[in-house]
Amino acid sequence: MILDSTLREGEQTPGVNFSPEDRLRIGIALDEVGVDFIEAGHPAVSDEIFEGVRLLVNQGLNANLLAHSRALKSDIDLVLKAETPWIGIFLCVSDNCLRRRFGITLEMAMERIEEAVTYAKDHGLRVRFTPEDTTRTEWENLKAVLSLVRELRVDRVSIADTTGSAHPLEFYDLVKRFVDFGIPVNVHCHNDLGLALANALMAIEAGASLVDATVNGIGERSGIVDLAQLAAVLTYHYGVRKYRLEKLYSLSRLVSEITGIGVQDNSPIVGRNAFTHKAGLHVSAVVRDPSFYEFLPAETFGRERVIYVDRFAGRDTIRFHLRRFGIEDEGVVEALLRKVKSSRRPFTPEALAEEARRMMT
Ligand code: HCA
Ligand code: CU
Repeated sequence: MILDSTLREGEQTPGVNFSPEDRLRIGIALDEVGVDFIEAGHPAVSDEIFEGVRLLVNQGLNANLLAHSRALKSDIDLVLKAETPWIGIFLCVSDNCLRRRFGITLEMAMERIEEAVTYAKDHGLRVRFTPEDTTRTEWENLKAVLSLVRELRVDRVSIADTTGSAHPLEFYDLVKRFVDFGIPVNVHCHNDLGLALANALMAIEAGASLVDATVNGIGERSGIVDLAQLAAVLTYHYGVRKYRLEKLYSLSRLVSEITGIGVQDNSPIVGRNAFTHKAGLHVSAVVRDPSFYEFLPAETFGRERVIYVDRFAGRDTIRFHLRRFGIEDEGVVEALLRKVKSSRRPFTPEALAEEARRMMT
C-alpha cells in the first residue's frame, strides 16, 4: 500500500503552505490515482490546516485519511474534532533524544506513549505509532516501545528514517525485526542520501506493507520517496495493478503549480525529458517500437513521446517528423539532415516542416 504524505510531510517543504482549497484539490487528485492512505496534515499546526483537513474529511474520498499528531492530548483532541478515522502519533525514544532533547527517561516516554495511544484508541481512532528517528534508536528502546504499543493494540507502526541515514541492507534487517513483532509495518524514508526508494524497496522485501511517499518527493530537506516512482515500481516489479498511473503526471503538475516547486528535467516519469529520445540511433529504433528505449511506455503515464531534433538526429528522425506533415521526399530528408547536423541548436518539428517546404518550392 501507499500512504501519500504530500499534505503533511510535503507541507513541511520550505515555501509550501496549502490553503484549505489547495488541500482539497490535491486530495481529490491523489484519490484519483488510488493511493491507499492520505496523510491529510497536522491539525495542531494552524487553524487553517485544521480547516483543510475537515474539508478533506467532508469530501468523502476513497482513501483512508490520517492526521498527524504529537503524543499530546491537545493534538489528539484536534484530530478527533477533525474526524479523520486514523491518527499518526510520533515520539522519538532514542537515548539521544530522551536525554539531550526532552530530558526524560525511557519510562517517562513510554508513559506518554501509553497515555496518548490509549486516549486515541478509547475515542475510536485507528492508530499508527512512529518512534521517530527509528533508524538511529537503540534496539532495546524500540523493543520496549513495540511491546507496549502491541499491548495497546495500535493498528500500525511506522519505521521512520527521519534523517535519511539508513543503508538499504541495514534497513532490511531493522524492518524484519519490526515485522517479527506482528504489527503491520509502515516505512517513512527520507532521501538525504538519495536512498529513500532503495530503502523502501528493501522494507517491502522484509515484509513492510505500506510505504510513505509524496508527490514530486517533496518534504523536509531533500524530501522522501517520490510517489510516481513508487507507484511505477510497485506496478512493474511487484505486479500491483491498482494505481492509475496515467493520472500521475497531472498530479505532479498540479502540486508543482500549487507549491511553486518544479521537478528536474530528468526526473523519472514526471520530468520534462522522461519520454524524450534524442540520439539518431535511439530514434531509429523507437520509431519502429518504443520499447527498444522505453521500459515505461509514455502513454501508460499520460505522457507524450517526444522525438527531439538536433545534430544528434539521423535520417529516421527527419523522416518521422516530415511524415507527420505529409512530406515524404528523400532529397529533402538528406538536405535537412545536413542542415541540422551543421548546427548546434535544436529544431522544432514545425521549423523542420517549414524548411522542407521552402526546399521543395
Ligand atoms: C516529522 C518527522 C517525521 C515523522 C514521521 C511519522 C519523520 O514529524 O516531521 O510521524 O511517521 O520523518 O520522522 O516526518
Ligand atoms: Cu519525515
